[in-house]
Amino acid sequence: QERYDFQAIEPQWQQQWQDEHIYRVTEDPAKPKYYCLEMFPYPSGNLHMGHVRNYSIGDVVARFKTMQGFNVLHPMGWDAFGLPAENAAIKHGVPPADWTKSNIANMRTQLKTMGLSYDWDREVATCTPEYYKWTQWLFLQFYNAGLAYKKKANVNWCPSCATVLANEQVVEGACERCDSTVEKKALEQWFFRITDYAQRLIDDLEKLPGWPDKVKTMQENWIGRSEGVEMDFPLPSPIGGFDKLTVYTTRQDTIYGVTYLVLAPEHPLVEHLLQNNPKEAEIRAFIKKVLGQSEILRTATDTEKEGIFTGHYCQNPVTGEPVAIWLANYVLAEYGTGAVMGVPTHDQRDFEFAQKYALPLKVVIQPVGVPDLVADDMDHAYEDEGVLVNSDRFNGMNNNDALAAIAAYVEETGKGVRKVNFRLRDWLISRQRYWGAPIPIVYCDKCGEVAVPDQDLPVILPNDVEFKPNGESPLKSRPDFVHTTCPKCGGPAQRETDTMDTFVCSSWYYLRYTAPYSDKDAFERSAVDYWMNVDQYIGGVEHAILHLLYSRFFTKVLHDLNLVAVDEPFANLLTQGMVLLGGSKMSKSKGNTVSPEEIIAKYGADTARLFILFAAPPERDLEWSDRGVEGAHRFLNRVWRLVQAYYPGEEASTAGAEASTETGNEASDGKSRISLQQIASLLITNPDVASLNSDDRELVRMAHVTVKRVTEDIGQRFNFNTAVSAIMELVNALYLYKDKVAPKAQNLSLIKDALARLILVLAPFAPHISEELWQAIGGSGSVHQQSWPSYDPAALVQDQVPVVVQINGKVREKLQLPNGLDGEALQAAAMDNQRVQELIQGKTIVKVITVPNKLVNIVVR
Ligand code: ANZ
Ligand code: ZN
Repeated sequence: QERYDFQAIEPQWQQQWQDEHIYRVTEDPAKPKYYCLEMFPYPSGNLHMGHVRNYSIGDVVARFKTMQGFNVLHPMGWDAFGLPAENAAIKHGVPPADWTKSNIANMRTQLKTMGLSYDWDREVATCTPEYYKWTQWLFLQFYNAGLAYKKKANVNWCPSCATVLANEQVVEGACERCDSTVEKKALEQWFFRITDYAQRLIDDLEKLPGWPDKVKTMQENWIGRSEGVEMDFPLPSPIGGFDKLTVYTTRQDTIYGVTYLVLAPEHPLVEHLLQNNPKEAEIRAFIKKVLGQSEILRTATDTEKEGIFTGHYCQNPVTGEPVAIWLANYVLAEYGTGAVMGVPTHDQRDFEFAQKYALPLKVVIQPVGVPDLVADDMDHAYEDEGVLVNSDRFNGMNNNDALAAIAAYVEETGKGVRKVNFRLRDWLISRQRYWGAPIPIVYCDKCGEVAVPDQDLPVILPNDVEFKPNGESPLKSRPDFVHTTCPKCGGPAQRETDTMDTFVCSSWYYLRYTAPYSDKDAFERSAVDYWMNVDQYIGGVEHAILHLLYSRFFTKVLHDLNLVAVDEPFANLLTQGMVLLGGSKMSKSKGNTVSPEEIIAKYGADTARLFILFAAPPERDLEWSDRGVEGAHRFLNRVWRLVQAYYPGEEASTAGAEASTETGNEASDGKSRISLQQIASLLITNPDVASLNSDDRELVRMAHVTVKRVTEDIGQRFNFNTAVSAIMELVNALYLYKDKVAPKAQNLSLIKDALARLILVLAPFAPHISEELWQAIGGSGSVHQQSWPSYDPAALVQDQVPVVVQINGKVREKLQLPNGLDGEALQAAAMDNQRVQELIQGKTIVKVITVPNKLVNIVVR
């Protein structure tokens, strides 16, 4: 074929690879395994460039590792439950299942046009009963282990939409859809006890050297471990059964500086403080207002701090002084004890609050080496180190030392206890939504909460439901779903109608891929132990916290339940950068997208992949460039023409068809399979470089250097961009040779070798053209089943090296000299040069300095 006809080549090879199952893998104990995984997509309907980037990166890794001899698991599937399907149903009346299925079909077709090396036999979709049966089963494992429980929780409630909102749907305290003020409503909700694992989730980050530090830091901050003290502030006389207020502080060194105390408006004492309170109405109005604010808003540093005095006092436990009890928006009910001691001099938030409400200031830490703080002159809090003052027996102590000393003192005197706290909350998994995995619990009048027995799983999601925005699960609209019999007593019972957060489904899909057909287990023990953990996980940094944290939690629980051997799911993590257009992230809402379908139609998948991999290192953001795409396309054409020049008229595609069946390794299913080919005669194993002329030697060197660079760039650093430029340099070198050396003098076996190496290292990046050209040069089997080429260190040695000649430190001449000359030979070569001779004529040589392979400096007088 004369022309690089990607439109013919690409679909043809995709079909052939599929027909021959070249990407199918089984657990093969004889081979080292490698599990390469990209985050599975939500089936929104269309592939976007972010997907293309994510999967192109994964595909290079998977193909490279396969060629290196690993048994590579590289699966793909669908994160298929979730709200958009339900919204589409409400808007257009399409059943969520139909909408999702047709989106999956569309995206699968699009993915297949990219020529990715997925084992499609392992495809999973979380919305199928075969999958969510096991999501439900796993829920029950958690439930039986005491890790799933139900409790009343405050959720965001929009009174006008009459629905529960996720935190992300609350914008500045208002409903994202209708802008009405969001309220808090106490509803019974299901939780996973992830807080039990908080410490291990922090500690085990150490086991993940292959994760980006920034992701580990984000997880650590999210879990938010802190060490402090729970300190009791006595109430002068008991109120509603309370005789003290307990605060949580990490700054017990400031206990002598407390000038007020703040309760979260939800604190259980508040109701009692309102009894016979002249300000009751005013305080209730304040509470109502705060309850309408989201947690995010309440804790944001730039949110106005608002509070109200309750009229009550408690006592400072160490000084006995009276301390006014306030309520404020910035104290959260669900952290620590829901009560905070206010130290305005040493905490900026408290300082702002105290300024606003004219509360007293008391300095208890003085900085060293600068003038003393004077409370009345302070314009912000002093939060740094210093020496304690106004602190009784602790005066003069460094405040960091005082942390330990005061903690010990309050413990000894029974005024408090040391306490470790975590920001992490238990994971709220119930959704009053239809398109999710039903929670497998029934409620019996007699037996109460009863788990659905394993043999009754899955609890099938019924098809026809009514969508009414009343905040209740649409499943409630199906009486035949709701009413059931109790598995324990056979009496009447009702099903739980909440479904699970889709993050539950995506917390274990990587385990399912190891044995996706199994209808006896969520995953087969032998398969999961063979494949896990994931050697390389690749996805967007937007999942740095939730998905990755939940998956780590799941793996740890399953490890503890002795269901999997590993206790971390992902050994290495690569978070790819965004795809930008005009400097901002490509997105539908901004209208700055480029459609992968159009690009692939116009230039082919190989061009799209090559451009994306070449344009930036994977972690960095990538700026889309039409010229860059064209450049990648031109490069592939150049490769094509080069091979055609030496292999004219080969009928590549038909050759491929023969090549594919010749090795008849019969698989158990009777279909022929290609076994990994040894690199055939195309490659010269030990090039005898010494016997070659310099052009030939340089050609061999470039071929071997390229293999070395690509191997290291992919294998050690994921620098796909520099790997591609190495390949480009090899192509340039081949053209140079072709144009420079007379046709008769060209060494064809060396050219063949170089072309074969070129095609082999290009294969992970541009799989279709590489396959086509591999067939054209007479390679046997699929290029994707070849061994990765090695390089010969002896061939890397540069024949000639550039050496600079200086006279008195000034560059006067550049010489091409044989590699590795010693000082004496270098000096001789320099002196031999005519221009050098002219320049030093009549002068005295004082000394000559030489640096091998680099420089000769002649000092003259
Ligand atoms: C007194 C104090 C003085 C504080 C000072 C800080 C600086 P981390 O590290 O995140 O655990 N706090 C405690 N419970 C709170 C709640 N429910 N809502 C809002 N804030 C709360 O933070 C612990 C610190 O956060 C605690 O230490 C407490 O304020 C505040 F100069 O106590 B500190
Ligand atoms: Zn019962």
